[in-house]
Amino acid sequence: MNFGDKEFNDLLKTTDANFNWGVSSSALQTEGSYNSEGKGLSIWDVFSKQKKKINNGHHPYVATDFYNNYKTDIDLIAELKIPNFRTSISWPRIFPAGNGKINQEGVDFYNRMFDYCLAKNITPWITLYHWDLPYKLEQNGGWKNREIVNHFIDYVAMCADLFGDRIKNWMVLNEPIVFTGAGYFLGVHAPGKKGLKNFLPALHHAAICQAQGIRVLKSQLKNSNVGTTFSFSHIESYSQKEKDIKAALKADALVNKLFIEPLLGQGYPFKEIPFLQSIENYMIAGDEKLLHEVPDFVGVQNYTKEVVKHSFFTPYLNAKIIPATKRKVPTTTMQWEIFPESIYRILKKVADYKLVKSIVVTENGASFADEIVNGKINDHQRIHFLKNYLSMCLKAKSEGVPLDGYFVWSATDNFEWAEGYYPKFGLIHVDFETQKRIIKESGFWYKNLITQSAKNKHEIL
Ligand code: GCO
Repeated sequence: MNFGDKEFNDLLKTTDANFNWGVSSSALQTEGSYNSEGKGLSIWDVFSKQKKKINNGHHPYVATDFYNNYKTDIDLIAELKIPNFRTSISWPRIFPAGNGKINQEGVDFYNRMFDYCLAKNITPWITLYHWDLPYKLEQNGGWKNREIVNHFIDYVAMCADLFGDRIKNWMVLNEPIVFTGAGYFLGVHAPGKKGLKNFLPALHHAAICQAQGIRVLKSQLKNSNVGTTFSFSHIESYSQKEKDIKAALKADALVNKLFIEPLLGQGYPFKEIPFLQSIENYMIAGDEKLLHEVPDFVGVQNYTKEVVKHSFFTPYLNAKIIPATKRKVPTTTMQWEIFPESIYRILKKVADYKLVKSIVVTENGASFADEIVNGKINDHQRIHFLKNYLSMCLKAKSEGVPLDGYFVWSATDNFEWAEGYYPKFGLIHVDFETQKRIIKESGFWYKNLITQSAKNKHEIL
């Protein structure tokens, strides 16, 4: 299948037999069955009950009912010839209280779901923490309480024991800057905490857990491929004024360096962000070493770029984002600028870290208003978005970036956190009233791309 231009088809030829095409999802955003089958409450289940936290009063209690519909969705992923499926394990579905007694119904569900993936020749890629902290742990301080490290290690070790015979590809955390920043500093995500006194201990304990999780998995599962994921955005300065350039550098350190650099042994970026120095109040002897563990791969999650300006009135950072809606640029329905070069810049920057040997784009995708016409969804904007971002990924790969995979966010439309169900990221449409699925044109486009890539392999071999 010709994708409309020679350059893209030539770039596609850089994907060899080992390139991992995939699609991503997460437990909280899809499973539903939030307080049944033995599952404990997560911080998002509780946060969603609070007024005005989630758009239009939406909640994840049913979501796409993946807990009961998993065979339908895995069948659709198989129909699209997508060989890899990334999702997460819900910690409170394994340990309802976060620790202690195991929920056997939860273990049985993941056994069924993983076995079904493998039976359909789909390789599961599993994230251990995609934001759904057991609420019982939050009642004891959550990520702020250093005890979370031991509870997390026990949870990771248990998952390795239970599922390590079938799961080879693991990601320890999903986007720690987002769940600590939005959940413990800004208060716009669960558990809705605000201020440095919550943010700094939460980020330090999450940074320790990302390294400890890699150590536990690598020690228990010798042939495993263990990574962890980061939200990255290309950051540009609003002007060439020195104060705006400085503001952009600070924002870049906060968004793009804060978690990857301690993991790679470079410590926290205190130089760029002096207010972070207070993290030392939460550090104990030996923590610098504890923060450092080299992953087998880095999961890059990129959607957009940000433009940053100096702001005297913004505390700590003295920097503020100029929203895309104020900059007259093309945007998705999330009001994120469509800027394909962002993923190219990010991949080049991540590849520059000498300890990074492999990169997988574990999330890239776009929300657009999808319209059903005669039972079909011709989401040409999403196809255009994916083709342009993927071109940039493959351009970086052709220039030597060790890119070993690309996962579209998302498999199906799902619960988009505080935005609820309005944003539609799926290659597969979900009618949340009827739970009926419709594969969008972008899903078929992706299937053709994967098929073409497989053909290339034969042509190259
Ligand atoms: C995130 C999460 C996903 C989102 C996706 C779109 O980065 O927020 O990993 O759960 O749904 O990124 O926002």
